[in-house]
Amino acid sequence: MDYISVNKENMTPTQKKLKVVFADPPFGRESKGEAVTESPNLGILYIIGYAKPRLPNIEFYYLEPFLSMEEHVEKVREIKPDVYAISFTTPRRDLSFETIAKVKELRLDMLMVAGGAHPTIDPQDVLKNTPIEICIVGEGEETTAELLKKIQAKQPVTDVVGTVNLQKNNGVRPLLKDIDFFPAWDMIDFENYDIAVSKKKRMAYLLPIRGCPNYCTYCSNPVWKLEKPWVRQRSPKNIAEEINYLYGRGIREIYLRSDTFNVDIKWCLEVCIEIEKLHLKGMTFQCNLRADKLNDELSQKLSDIHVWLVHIGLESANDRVLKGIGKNATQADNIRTLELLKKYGIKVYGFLMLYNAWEANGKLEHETPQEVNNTLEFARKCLSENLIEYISWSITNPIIGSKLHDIAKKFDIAAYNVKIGNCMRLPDVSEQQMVEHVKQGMILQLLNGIQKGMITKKNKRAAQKAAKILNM
Ligand code: B12
Ligand code: SF4
Repeated sequence: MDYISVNKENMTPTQKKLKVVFADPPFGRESKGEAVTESPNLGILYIIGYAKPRLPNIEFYYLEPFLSMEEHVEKVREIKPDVYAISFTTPRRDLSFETIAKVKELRLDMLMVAGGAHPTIDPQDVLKNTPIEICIVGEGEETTAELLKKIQAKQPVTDVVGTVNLQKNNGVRPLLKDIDFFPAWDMIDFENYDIAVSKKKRMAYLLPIRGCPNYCTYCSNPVWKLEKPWVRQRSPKNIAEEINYLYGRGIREIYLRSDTFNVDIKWCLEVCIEIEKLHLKGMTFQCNLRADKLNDELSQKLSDIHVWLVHIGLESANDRVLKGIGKNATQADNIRTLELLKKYGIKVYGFLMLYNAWEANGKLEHETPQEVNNTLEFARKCLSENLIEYISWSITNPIIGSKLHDIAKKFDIAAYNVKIGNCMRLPDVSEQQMVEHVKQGMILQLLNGIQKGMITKKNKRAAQKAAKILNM
C-alpha cells in the first residue's frame, strides 16, 4: 500500500482544512455513570492537544464515548472527515469492530486508522478483520502529527515510524521526552462526565506520570512497555498549571489517574508542594498509590492537599501470591500503608483479585481456595476496622498484552464462564468453587457499597450486573 486514501480533488494544504475525527467506540447514552464514560479519552485529548498548535490547518473533532451507534455514524456522515481515527481497548474490540464496519458502510473518501491499547498489542487483528488501513502503535502524539502532515502534503503514508499496515511494520517510535503539555480540555464539556465515587460533582482525571515501573503478570499495559523508560514524570509546575486551569473550568475534584502517583517520593512531595501553593479553595483529590512506597511525610502532604481517597491494588492477602504475580509489595507493606493512610484520615479504595495464576520453574502455580478465603477474611477485617472504605473484587482475567495471557496460553487454561466472564480453568479448583468465591466477594462489595451510599443512580447498572451474578 503506497497510496493515501485521502484523495480529495484539488486539495492543497492552503486551500482546504483537513478534517480529522477522533473517536471512542459508542457505548450509548445508557452508559453514563459507568466506567467507560467516567472520563473522556485522555489518549485522544493528548494527541489533539499536541497536534493542534503544530498543525493549525487541521480541524479536529472528537466523537465521545456516550454517543449511541446511530449518533456516532451520523456524525461521521455529517462531518465527512478526511481521517477517521478510533481508539480502543481489548475488552471493547467487538464493539469497535462493529463501529468501524458501520462507518465504512458510509463509503466516504477517508483514511481509517486505529490506536490505543488493542491496536498496539494486536495490530494484525485490527488490520485483518476490519477496514482499518493503519494502526498506530504505542504513544500516539508524534506519530499522528507526522501522519497528518504527510496527508496534508499529499505524500505516501506507508512508512511512518510507529505505524503498522498490512504490508509493513514500521517499528516503534521512541517515546516523547517532554510530556509537559495538556490534553485538549477545551473540547470537553465536563457536565457529560461523572465518576462513581467522588466528593464533588465537577470532576476530572489528570495524568502526572506516564507508565509504571512494575510488571505485574496480570496487567496489560502494552502502550507503555514497548520502549524504555517505562516511567516519565511531568514537571511539578506543569502539573500545578493544569490543575489551576481545571479549577478555572469549575473542576473541584481531580483524580490523579496515573498508574502509580508515588513512583518517586521526592518528586511526589514536590508535586504536592506546587499544588499547595495554588491555594485552591474547595479542591479535593484522589490518586493511585503503590503500597510499597509510602512514608509518614508523604501521607501528611497528601492529606494537606486534600487527597481524600487513595486507590491501591492490594490484590491478595497472601505473600506467596503477591510474589508469584510480581507485585513487588508484601502483605506487611499493604497493612502498613493502610494504617498510615488511616492515621492521616485518607480513605482507601482497595482492589482485590481472586484466583490469580503464574509460572514458577516452568510449572503453573495458582491461588488456592484457602488463599482466596484469606483475602476475603482480610477484606472483611479491613472494612470493619475502617482501613478500607470501598472494595473491588474481580476474578483474574488473562487479558491480551499481559504475561498472564501467555502463561494461560502455554498451560491452556484460558476459559470463559457464563456466570463470571473471562477467567481461567485452574487445576484442583472446581468452577462451582470459583463462582461461589466470586459471589461471596460480590456480596461483600455490594453490601459495603450500599452501606457507604455508593449504590446510587449513577452506578445502578453496575449493581444490577453484580446482582445478576449473585442470582445465578
Ligand atoms: C484513565 C484510564 C481509563 C479512563 C479513560 C480512558 C482513557 N483511554 O484515557 C476510563 C475510566 C474511561 C477507562 C475505561 C476503561 N479502561 Co482504562 N485505563 C486508563 C489508564 C489508567 C490510563 C490511560 C492513560 O494513561 N491515558 C493517557 C494517554 C496518554 O495514554 P493512552 O490512553 O494509552 O493513549 C496513548 C496511546 O495509546 C495512543 N492512542 C490512544 N488512542 C489512540 C487513538 C488513535 C486513533 C491513535 C492514533 C493513537 C491512540 O496515543 C495516546 C497518546 O500517547 C490505562 C492504564 C495506562 N496506564 O495506560 C487504563 C487502560 C487503558 N484501561 C484498560 C481497560 C481494560 C479499560 C476498560 C475496558 C475497563 C472496563 N472494565 O470498563 C474501559 C474501556 C474504555 C474504552 N474506551 O474502551 C486497560 C486496557 C488493556 C487492554 N489490553 O486493552 C488499561 C491499559 C489498564 C490495564 N493495565 O489493564 N480507562
Ligand atoms: S498492576 Fe499497577 S503496579 Fe502492576 S504493572 Fe500494572 S499498573 Fe504497574
